[in-house]
Amino acid sequence: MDQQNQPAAVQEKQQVVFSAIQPSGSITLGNYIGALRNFSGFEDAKARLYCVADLHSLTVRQDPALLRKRSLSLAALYIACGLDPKENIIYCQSHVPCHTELSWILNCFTYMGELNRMTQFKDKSAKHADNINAGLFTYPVLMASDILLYQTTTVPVGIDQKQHVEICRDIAQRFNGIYGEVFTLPEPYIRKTSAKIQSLSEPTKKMSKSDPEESFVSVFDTPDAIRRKIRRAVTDSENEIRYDPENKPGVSNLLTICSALENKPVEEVAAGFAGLGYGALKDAAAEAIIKEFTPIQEKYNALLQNKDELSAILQENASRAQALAMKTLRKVYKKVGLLQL
Ligand code: AQP
Repeated sequence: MDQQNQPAAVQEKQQVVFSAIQPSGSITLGNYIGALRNFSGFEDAKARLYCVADLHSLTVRQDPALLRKRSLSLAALYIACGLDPKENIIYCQSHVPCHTELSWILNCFTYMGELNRMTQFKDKSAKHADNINAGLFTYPVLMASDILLYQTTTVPVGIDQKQHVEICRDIAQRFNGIYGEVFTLPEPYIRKTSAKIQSLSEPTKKMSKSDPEESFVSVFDTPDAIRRKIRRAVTDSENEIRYDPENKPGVSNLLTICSALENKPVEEVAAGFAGLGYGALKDAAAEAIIKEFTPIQEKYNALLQNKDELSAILQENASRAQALAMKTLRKVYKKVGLLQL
């Protein structure tokens, strides 16, 4: 398996895989390369849970109607990307109350100083200076709850979420240190070729779904829109194609995209463009994206034809998740001394 940090001690049959994405915008190429496409490939795991993190997305103001629409859309996208809802548990975070219940408990085991160090909190506070709410600050605690509720061993995420998995481990270790082995310690799963994808308009910044439309390619973009956005991607005034993220962030980002989608080392991709101009690189990146997204879009569009069926899937899967989550929550309530009737 192409993985950097698969926990050596975990046998595949004991693996519990959990990950989530916020329905806070149109899912981007960054979300896809960094996370979504890495959700497949754990067929032998004991349980695989993929959550639509709707509660997390409330840390930034959302349009309610759009949030509902995007939540269903993200669930359909999970399935369109190959996650069978019978073999995986695909559900909305707000449909499983255990997430928020455990979150309160873990808030009492997390220090302000730890949360203050979180890069995402600093970035998002700067981005949303008029709405630095307590939820944004305690976001990593809810994320820790998401993960720890299922005794998760493996968390496929993008590199930008590594810090949040680390704080989750710290919280779990602290809790276990006081009450015994309650939580399994999870490991982030970050594929070597799942590098961070940068913004098309500001390639020194991460590509984000809540940023302006021209800065990202969405999984739902038409081929024309993909070609147009990639053609407009910011590069530099030279005309040499080489991988050099510090001095050539735009070109390096396009190379990274090709490398991730073609599953080839970035140096090999760069060598293939020797003597060619930026136009050739942009064309290749756009076509690689279109090739990847077209079959997903076809499946996604078919699934959205039957919203009632999707809702039924989400309901049934939320019950499966809740049943698993209750086991951990009951144990936690008992350990911390909440009265059991
Ligand atoms: N640019 C990226 N490159 C690689 N991986 C990325 N991820 C996000 N952006 C990139 C990974 O996608 C997963 C889903 O993340 P999320 O929705 O929970 O939150 P996020 O990291 O904050 O994603 P966005 O797109 O930046 O959302 P907004 O704009 O709402 O904040 C994670 O595994 C993440 O690593």
